[in-house]
Amino acid sequence: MNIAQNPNSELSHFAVNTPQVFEIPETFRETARQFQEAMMQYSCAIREFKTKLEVLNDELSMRNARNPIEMIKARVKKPKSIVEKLQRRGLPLSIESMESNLDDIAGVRVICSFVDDIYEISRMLERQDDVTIIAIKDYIKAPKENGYRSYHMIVEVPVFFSSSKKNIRVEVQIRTIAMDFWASLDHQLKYKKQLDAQEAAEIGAELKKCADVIAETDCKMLSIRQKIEEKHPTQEE
Ligand code: 0O2
Repeated sequence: MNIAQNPNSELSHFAVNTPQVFEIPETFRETARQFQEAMMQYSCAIREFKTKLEVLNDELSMRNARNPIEMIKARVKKPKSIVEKLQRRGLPLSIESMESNLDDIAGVRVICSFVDDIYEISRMLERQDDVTIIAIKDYIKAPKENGYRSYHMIVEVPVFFSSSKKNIRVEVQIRTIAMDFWASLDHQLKYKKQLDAQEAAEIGAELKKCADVIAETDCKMLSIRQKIEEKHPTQEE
């Protein structure tokens, strides 16, 4: 049965091939309302978390006379991607299942200047007592086979609403500008479905080489910065 026709699945209405519905049943309205509320909560968690990062960036830039964070990007996962991910994993299509099984509905990407900034920011986040660390994956120390590098954290942050507090999960990806540059091209490649297996393998191998060059460059840039800092330490203002 097409998921969109399964009356037992709450999120079936958000499925990719939603048939045209002429009468909107009450259960659909209620599910849609709950879904919208959940999405609002995820977007509030993103806002809270971005504020934490901005505070850290302001403090560090005052202390070190440079910004460790170049950019913060954030997104709430699209309904279509949520449904696809639950389906892929064979999980129930419900708001409850989405909230308990998916950690990346709220996603924040932190683009740092240098590799050591990534670890400094992550340590600072770990020390905040209202941030619960659920999981960490260090794809910088252990890059993926295709060359992907980034520091991933799943965190939980409390968000205060009018009459309740909710701990909400956020996926945080921390990476350098160079790592982000590579990842965006790799991501584009994934959606080029017309590539045949051989082309994909060739491009994958080229991308892997680029990832290694990029990692080496990141490493050299850090050592150049450290040399400059040794010779010209930052003066406290
Ligand atoms: P999108 O569109 O960016 O959200 P899971 O997150 O549960 O699916 P996994 O493999 O445990 O599974 O998560 P992992 O390894 O922490 O990776 C999750 C996210 O990291 C991905 O989300 C990507 O954003 C990014 N990522 C991981 N590997 C790669 C990679 O090889 N290339 C690129 N460009 N990004 C990667 P999504 O949901 O896949 O995509």
